[in-house]
Amino acid sequence: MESELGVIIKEKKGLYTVSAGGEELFCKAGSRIRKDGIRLMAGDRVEVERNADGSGFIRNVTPRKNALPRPLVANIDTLVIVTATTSPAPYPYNIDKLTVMAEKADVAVAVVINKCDLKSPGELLDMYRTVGYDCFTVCAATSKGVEELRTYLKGKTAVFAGASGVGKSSLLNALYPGMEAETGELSKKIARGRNTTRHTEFFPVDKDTYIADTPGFTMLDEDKLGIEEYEELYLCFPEFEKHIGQCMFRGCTHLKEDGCAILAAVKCKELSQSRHESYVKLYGELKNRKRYG
Ligand SMILES: Nc1nc2c(ncn2[C@@H]2O[C@H](COP(=O)(O)OP(=O)(O)O)[C@@H](O)[C@H]2O)c(=O)[nH]1
Ligand SMILES: [Mg+2]
Ligand SMILES: [Zn+2]
Repeated sequence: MESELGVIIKEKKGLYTVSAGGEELFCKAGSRIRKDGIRLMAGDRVEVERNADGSGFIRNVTPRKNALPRPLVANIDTLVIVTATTSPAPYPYNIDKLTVMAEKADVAVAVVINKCDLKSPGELLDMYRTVGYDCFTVCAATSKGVEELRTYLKGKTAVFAGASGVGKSSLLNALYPGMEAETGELSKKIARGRNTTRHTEFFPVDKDTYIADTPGFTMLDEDKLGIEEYEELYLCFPEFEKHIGQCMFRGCTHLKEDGCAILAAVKCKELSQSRHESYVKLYGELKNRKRYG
């Protein structure tokens, strides 16, 4: 039997929807996958074989280049963090928890600032540009900036994340009209009516582009970030890197020590104070969790 390559675009209770050759196949895991105890997830690149009845089974899985812990997805090129200029007000700590999760998982980050019709993206844009992340300003309501983002996403496997109400689903509909992401009141109604822990599902835009919305996924617990040691948290703030090794004392935690090069850079505004505040807060949360968890 000949096998084909495909991508798992959805996983539900051990049943997988695989996009292969422009078609969607419903598959079960083959015996070898089950024997090896591999937990397949959306985003996995797999080898499938077709059964006579049109369903398929997954014979093999390609080693993952990365995996995000929440949502649980594999082989992500970019975590697209969506925020609004206002309504809801941006909350940098929650954005930074997502950037930390992505850094830890070795996933690139893009920051998309939506609702630019309501307020200027100003400071928020500067802050994440300075970190070095790809940044976009858009208005899902008028499709301003949407074309540029679509070009950027072409050929990528990307997951959209961000607080509820920032306009993720509206933006996805503006980007990919066929996706029919549930927006606004409708998505709230569905969230109330159904189980809110819905599974992440990729929308195959074309044969190399897979995009997922993350409904019912807003806040991220500190213990879902994949960080094992709070002492290594600074590694997940890429803009800190060039200052590391220049603190006065070895073992500097970069929280409040005298002679800390990170704090000096924050003081002269070379580094963002808001980002450092997120570092301090997250460090504290992770340390507490370790002590009492
Ligand atoms: N003014 C304005 N409103 C927007 C924009 N994008 C989305 N919205 C509105 O914001 C609300 C939440 O949008 P939705 O896409 O459901 O957000 P999600 O929860 O992040 O998926 C809806 O009422 C949208 O109509 C925008 O660019 N400008
Ligand atoms: Mg939504
Ligand atoms: Zn330091």
